[in-house]
Amino acid sequence: TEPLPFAAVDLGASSGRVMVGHVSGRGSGTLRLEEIHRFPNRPVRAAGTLHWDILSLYAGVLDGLRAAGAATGRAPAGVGIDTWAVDFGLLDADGSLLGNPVHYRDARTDGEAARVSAVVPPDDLYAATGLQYLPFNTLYQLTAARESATLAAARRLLLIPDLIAYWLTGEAGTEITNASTTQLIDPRTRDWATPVANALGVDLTLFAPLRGPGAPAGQLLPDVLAETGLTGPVPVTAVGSHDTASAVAAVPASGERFAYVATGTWSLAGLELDAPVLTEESRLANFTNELGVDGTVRYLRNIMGLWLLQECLRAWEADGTGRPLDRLLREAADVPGLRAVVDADDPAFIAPGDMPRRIADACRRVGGRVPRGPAEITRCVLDSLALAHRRAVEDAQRLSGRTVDTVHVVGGGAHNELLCRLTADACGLPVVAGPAEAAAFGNVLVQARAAGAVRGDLTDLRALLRGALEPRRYEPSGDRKAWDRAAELLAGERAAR
Ligand code: ADP
Ligand code: LRH
Repeated sequence: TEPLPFAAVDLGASSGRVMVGHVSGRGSGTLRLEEIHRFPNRPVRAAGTLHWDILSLYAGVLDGLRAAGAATGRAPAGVGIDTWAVDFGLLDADGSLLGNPVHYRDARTDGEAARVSAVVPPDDLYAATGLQYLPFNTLYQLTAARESATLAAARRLLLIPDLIAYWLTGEAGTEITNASTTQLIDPRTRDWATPVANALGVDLTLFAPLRGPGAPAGQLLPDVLAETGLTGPVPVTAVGSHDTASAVAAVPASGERFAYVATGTWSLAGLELDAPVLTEESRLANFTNELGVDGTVRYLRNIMGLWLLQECLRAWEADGTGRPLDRLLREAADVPGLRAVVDADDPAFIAPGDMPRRIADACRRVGGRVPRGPAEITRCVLDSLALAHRRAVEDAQRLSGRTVDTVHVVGGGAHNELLCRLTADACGLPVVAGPAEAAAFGNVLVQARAAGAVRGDLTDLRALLRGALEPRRYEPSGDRKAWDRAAELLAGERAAR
């Protein structure tokens, strides 16, 4: 039998894409991923609030599904959706969207965590939810909106992938891997943290019933079929709808002794575990216990990621000093390393705008040199990301008791050879880079398994994946002492902050 085509909708903070994975489980199995359609994700500030342009993204999804049908000459055997985490749309009693979803980088949550801590102390919140502190966790977005007329009118809250699925199928659900980023889920029971919600006045009945990766999520509605030219029925399947959950599912590791860095707009660095780590030490290290595919826990830390570079590129384009990314990276490779570093975990970098200046300011705080011009700033960003990757990989091992011998780099950053090499050098461990489209691979594999096209657990899915990839390997080299010194410098600055 021919491989079956599964469509993966993967919406990242910087771009959306529709990919088709051709999957067959016969023999040792085949897997091939084809990019069908890619479109920019451009947030829009209107009336002082930063929004996601959700209808433009949805139009991109429809265009992608139409193109998938045209490219393969048939309707996909299934559709799965994954996107960035924490954000949501609110629906009124008619099922209509109440306003554009607000971007997690919007300032509406400023100061909200402090207000929440006055009601539920941070250690209690961590014990109940296992989530790292990020100022924009869904919980804080909801408590910050407590007085809003929109929230008062809302009858349903749908996380972004569930909202897209709802528009495609008419069915509402809350997929668990992404729900685990709301700070309203207990990672031990994998169910709602009801006492936390009650204490903070969050109405859990706004959420649709929980569903897990692999669960059926409806079929494309007749108007969607008409719009995309597809012939139904086309089933939609819940996947690891948090993009990072799908990406981690597609880390091409064998065995357990690996760390991962899923690096795109964010770097998500950590381990895959069987159970959450909810110790006080873990909380103080700001590690999160997000839920993964097949009952796993994604024990990781959010690192500012290539957002730092994306925002610099935006600034340089505006002031006329911009240049193509490949050229910039070649120039950065020639800049001497570790001259200027910043703490890439610093929440000071979350908001958009004027990134080159904010990086220079942070270099001053660290007490090192201040980088000048795009090449030096880019080198500073990549050295700093490598140091943050190292810190997360080391902390995760110490806090969980699991040791690793390999670091897998997946996501768009896997294309960045300099970043991969620096990460290997900083960690003192081999880096295996790829796939760059890990989220789409994980999305396709979970759907294909639910449809019976492939069998097995994560180990089997990863074996199938390894057969389909030629990942690049980077052995650690360079001056260990220089990395140690830079790490100490940053530790000092963090302690002083
Ligand atoms: P997201 O899913 O958060 O939108 P991606 O995983 O698509 O992010 O990663 C996007 C980032 O990957 C870009 O900002 C860029 O830094 C990096 N990237 C993508 N392609 C390349 C490339 N060919 N060379 C170097 N870096 C790349
Ligand atoms: C990466 C990501 C990350 C979240 C952030 C909001 O795309 O989903 O895992 O913390 O976006």
